[in-house]
Amino acid sequence: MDLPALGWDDFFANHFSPFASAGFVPARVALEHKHTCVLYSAAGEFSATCTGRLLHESATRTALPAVGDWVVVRPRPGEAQADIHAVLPRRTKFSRRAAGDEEVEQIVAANIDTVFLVSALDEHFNLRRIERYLAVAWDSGAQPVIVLNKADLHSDPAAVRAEVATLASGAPVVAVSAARDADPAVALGAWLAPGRTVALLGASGAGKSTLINRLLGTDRQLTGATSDTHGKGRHTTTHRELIVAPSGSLVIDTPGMRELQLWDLGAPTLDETFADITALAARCRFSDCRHDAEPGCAVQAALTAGTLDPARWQSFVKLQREQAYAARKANPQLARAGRAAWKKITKGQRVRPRLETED
Ligand SMILES: Nc1nc2c(ncn2[C@@H]2O[C@H](COP(=O)(O)OP(=O)(O)OP(=O)(O)O)[C@@H](O)[C@H]2O)c(=O)[nH]1
Ligand SMILES: [Mg+2]
Ligand SMILES: [Zn+2]
Repeated sequence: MDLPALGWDDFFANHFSPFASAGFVPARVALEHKHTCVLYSAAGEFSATCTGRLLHESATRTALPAVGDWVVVRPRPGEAQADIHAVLPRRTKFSRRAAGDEEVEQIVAANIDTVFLVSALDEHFNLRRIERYLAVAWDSGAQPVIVLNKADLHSDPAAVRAEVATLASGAPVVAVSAARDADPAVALGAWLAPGRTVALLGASGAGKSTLINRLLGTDRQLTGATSDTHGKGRHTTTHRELIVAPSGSLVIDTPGMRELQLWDLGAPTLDETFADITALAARCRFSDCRHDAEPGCAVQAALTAGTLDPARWQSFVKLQREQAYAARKANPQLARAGRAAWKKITKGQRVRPRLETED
């Protein structure tokens, strides 16, 4: 495969240029195990490990290769083995708080162009979960697309689609049936172009792997039966993996996440996800309104008038609290900066989400 087919472009080429003369080659992480990675490169597939120096110099787990990363390797002559010397800066990254109570950022996927936020139109359907995924997706730098799957199980998928569109802040909303549509790729084709990377995220059992199999045209990924009584899914997919689809797009399958713990979500992101609430807050009488019991509070007025859904407001308050907590834990200075940014937004200033993330 040539490099552009794997998603390579000038951004990565520029960062790679210092390594080019020293016999290094770039490769993309397709699969990460505990100690080894599977890489795709112009010279084929490698199994690779990080050099001791890279391990030593990486202050945090996030500095090490994740699925979707571009890495700098030195192939071992005559072997399908390589050493990873460096991780190139990420253009985008989707992170969450690692499982357990540690305050550790975990990179779910790197250098993704689009995230398909997959939800099933079944009895577990949950608007609040979509809101939460959307908030993290805006923060990732990738374009979110809300995929409502299992449309065959719902009597009126178009109505849900319309409802979700009202809270999607401009993100496209597509209803499909991965299992039943003649070709589910038709509705999603715009994001499946050659060399473009799409990560599928969503609860276990939502149908991510089923959809990927349909995009691949083969049952490559294991899928799970839905016959579980607790509705918690079965976590059929156990690892993240980047796969080259026949369309030439690069799709990343991920294990379902029951709990999506936010990782230091910035205020601009919440602004993006809750543009309606931000607009309301700008109309409160006091610029530092806490939207609690202050006179002239536009938020409380909207709640009373029924024009703001109380569940949506609660969801916003919860996400805000959670992000403040994560930010404080991660970096007290950042937390202060975050609050300052939030104040600016409540005064009506429009802040775009970051489109490029730091490495
Ligand atoms: N009725 C219906 N069932 C579907 C559809 N898509 C997937 N399923 C079923 O839903 C179940 C779960 O699908 P998976 O593709 O394994 O779900 P997943 O999101 O990959 O789940 P994890 O790997 O656990 O995260 C399987 O039994 C699928 O056959 C659909 O469009 N309609
Ligand atoms: Mg799966
Ligand atoms: Zn207010």
